[in-house]
Amino acid sequence: MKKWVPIASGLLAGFAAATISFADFSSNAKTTETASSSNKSDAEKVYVPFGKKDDYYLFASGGHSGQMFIYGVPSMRQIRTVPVFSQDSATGYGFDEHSKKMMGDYTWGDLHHPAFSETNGDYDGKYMFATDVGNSRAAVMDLKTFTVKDILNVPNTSGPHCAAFVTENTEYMFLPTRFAVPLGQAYESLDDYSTKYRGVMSAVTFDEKNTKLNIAYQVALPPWSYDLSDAGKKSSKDWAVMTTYNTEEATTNLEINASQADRDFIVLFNWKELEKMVKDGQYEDVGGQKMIYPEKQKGGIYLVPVAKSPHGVDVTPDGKYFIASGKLAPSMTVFSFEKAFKAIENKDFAGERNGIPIINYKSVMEREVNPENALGPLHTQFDDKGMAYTTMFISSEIVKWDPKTGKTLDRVPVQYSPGHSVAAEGDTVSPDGHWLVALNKIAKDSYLSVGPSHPESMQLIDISGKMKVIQSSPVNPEPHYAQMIKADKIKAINVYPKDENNKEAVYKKDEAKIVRNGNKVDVYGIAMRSKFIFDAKAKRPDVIEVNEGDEVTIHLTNLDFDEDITHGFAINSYNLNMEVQPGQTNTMKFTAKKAGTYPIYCTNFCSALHQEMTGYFLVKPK
Ligand code: CUK
Ligand code: CUA
Repeated sequence: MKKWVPIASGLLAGFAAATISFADFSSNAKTTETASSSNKSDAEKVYVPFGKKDDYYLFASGGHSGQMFIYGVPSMRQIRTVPVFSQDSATGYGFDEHSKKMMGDYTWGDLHHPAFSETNGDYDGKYMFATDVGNSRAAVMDLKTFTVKDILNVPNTSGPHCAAFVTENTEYMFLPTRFAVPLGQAYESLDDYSTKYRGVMSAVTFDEKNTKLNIAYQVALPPWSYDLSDAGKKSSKDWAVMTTYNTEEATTNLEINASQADRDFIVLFNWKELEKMVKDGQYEDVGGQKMIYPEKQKGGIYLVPVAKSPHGVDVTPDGKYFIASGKLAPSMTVFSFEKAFKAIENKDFAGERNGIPIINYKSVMEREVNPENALGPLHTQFDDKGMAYTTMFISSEIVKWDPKTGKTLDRVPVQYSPGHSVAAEGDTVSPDGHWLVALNKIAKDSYLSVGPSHPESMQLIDISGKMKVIQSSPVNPEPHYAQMIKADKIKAINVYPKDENNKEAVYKKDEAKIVRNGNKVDVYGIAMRSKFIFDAKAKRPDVIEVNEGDEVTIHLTNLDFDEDITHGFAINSYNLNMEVQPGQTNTMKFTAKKAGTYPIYCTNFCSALHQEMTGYFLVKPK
């Protein structure tokens, strides 16, 4: 067996290596230039004329912006930013009642991995899930409106990094965790790390009827870092895999101490079996969660040895193999599900760690793939022929290879240091091919300078023939992963339908009213081109007058049932703003703490008389 070659001082070496690859770039570029699959120029391939739409949506995670960036492919035009885990004054997200409640005490998030809902292993275009490493949350976005419907706080866990990834029919979204903590994040000395800390994985279900995320159960895995993961497909559909590092259980200087052992693991688990365990009552109650302890409740979870400090793990579209990327070892390892199932059946184990059986490496390993001079493999995507595309962080390139033979087929330099890449429907059972976007961590000299901190970069690669970078777009920090879906799968609505059961909505102009109840004031108002009506019967219908200290609730309905007529509602100097989209009713609650005179105005340009869409908020002093 090959000896894994550790790369000196890990990923930090990447920046030096990235520079080397830049020096190489001009010669590499020449070899890729001529052989494109079509005769169109690069500019023609990405040009989408006015009136025509892009073929794909690209949903790029916004990292520590806490947002999701939506792009069109192939034009690479940014269409929208959707706030998910962070406040956003453009849309009033985090100010209106629904989003404020979902956000709780948090005002930011770190969105790493988006995942579309799936039906039979294909994106169905209905929902988008996402995780927040920063504050341990998960969210669901409705793709009819491109708005977030629910945010789930995940207890007993810290930094659900590697997911979201969903099973073939969106039965579960699994959230493994990047940081190990004591259950409930109680205080425990780091000297007791190995006994008191855990890396908890959560199985989350989505209740479509009530648009709610729920935790079905959790698994108290050993105190390691669980990194990336993927769900099985077809014959492996009941299974999921995730990589883990720091099996050394280091508690300080992880960049050295978590890279000591030659091997880390892939955790292989059967979620159907875990589901059954929970059904049979084989769990313990931990703070209201059903917790499975693998050392007590046996079965369903196995370890597969893998080269040290692996990063991504990805399942091939046919569901037969899972591929781990080495990060610190310059190789991809292809494992066979079928062989793993056989090994489990035959108890072909090489001992155990923390009560979890370790499957014999040789019994599951299909092949180790080491493309020449390729360094820092991180993540793999697939095309319509089942070919694999792996990002090389350190050597700054995408390498195309055949999982069935391990043969390197093609490679293209990118600028620079790609984390993930995303292919069109590239992690489904039927990828589309044609397009791949590299999500590069370092832009360096790619764009006009904006000072010492540069944007990230996304590069569009035509993979229909010889791989070729044909477009490059700067992007805000920081896409980790993205999903690319055929545009016609998304059925976004233009106008919110009338909801006669909604007691907060007002659909008739003369029904706008202000209701007082002690110090509580409820405004049932209307926004329409180009005025506000808060109290239809008042001398000045566009004025809200309250007393200092009153609790004010604004229920505002946009009466314009017309495409793209959005209104805003802001109170000057009150730090409040919300949006009402066509037909939508939105609510905002606050205390009138400051006495005085405050103009109200519409923040979203809605007509030639938008400037006139104003009113007053008068607060009588005590
Ligand atoms: S991680 Cu960022 S490059 Cu969060 Cu998917 Cu690998
Ligand atoms: Cu309504 Cu601007």
